[in-house]
Amino acid sequence: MAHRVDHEYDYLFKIVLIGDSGVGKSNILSRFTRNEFCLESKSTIGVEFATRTLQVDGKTVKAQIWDTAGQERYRAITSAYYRGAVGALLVYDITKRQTFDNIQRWLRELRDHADSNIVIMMAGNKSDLKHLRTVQEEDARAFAEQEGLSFLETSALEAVNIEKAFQTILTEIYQIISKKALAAQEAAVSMGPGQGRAINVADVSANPTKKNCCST
Ligand SMILES: Nc1nc2c(ncn2[C@@H]2O[C@H](COP(=O)(O)OP(=O)(O)OP(=O)(O)O)[C@@H](O)[C@H]2O)c(=O)[nH]1
Ligand SMILES: [Mg+2]
Repeated sequence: MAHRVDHEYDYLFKIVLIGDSGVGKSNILSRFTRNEFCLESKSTIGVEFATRTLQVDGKTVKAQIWDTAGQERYRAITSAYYRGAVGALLVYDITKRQTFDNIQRWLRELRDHADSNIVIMMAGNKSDLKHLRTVQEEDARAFAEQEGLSFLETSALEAVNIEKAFQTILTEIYQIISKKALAAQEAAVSMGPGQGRAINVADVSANPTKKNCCST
């Protein structure tokens, strides 16, 4: 029923998972949305997505998380993947240096295809494999700071920081849009009655009285 659906959530945020093949994107998604992990998961082909609804700053937020192949040859058309995304989880594998070195490439792809205001978190996954570590946590943190990204080490296997990674991204997105909505309201009030005009609160269309759909 349309009415019921209307009250299911306050906001819908599209988040994309990116990073090299094998870093654990699909398992991060399955851990977060179904609390499942698979040791022998196959490489993703094309695009998949899953959703989970949760509370963010007292609002009901539906996170729609998109997952695609890290391997170039299996990837779906890039611009469609990024369209409408308000958050990105950029994943590397702490045991594979190359996947960390490639983060620059993924950032470039985000810059080329995603909205410039997209909220980005970098995740060093497989933190359970400490004995095989090739990327030091401090190095990754310094890089993240320099690039203006949030950062966490995660383990989809042990369910460490998966919840926190998404909560952090969603909270950051929510705070940005509520600030924009507030600024728009203040601008409308300061103009006084009869002088109203449409104010574009940009990409994430925050209107506290309406449902907000950030995906297309
Ligand atoms: N030890 C450990 N293994 C993990 C973790 N996350 C994923 N893996 C394993 O890493 C392998 C690749 O995981 P996927 O989730 O399929 O990787 P992906 O990034 O989706 O790969 P593509 O779909 O090819 O881009 C699988 O064997 C997983 O079981 C983790 O946190 N710890
Ligand atoms: Mg995958």
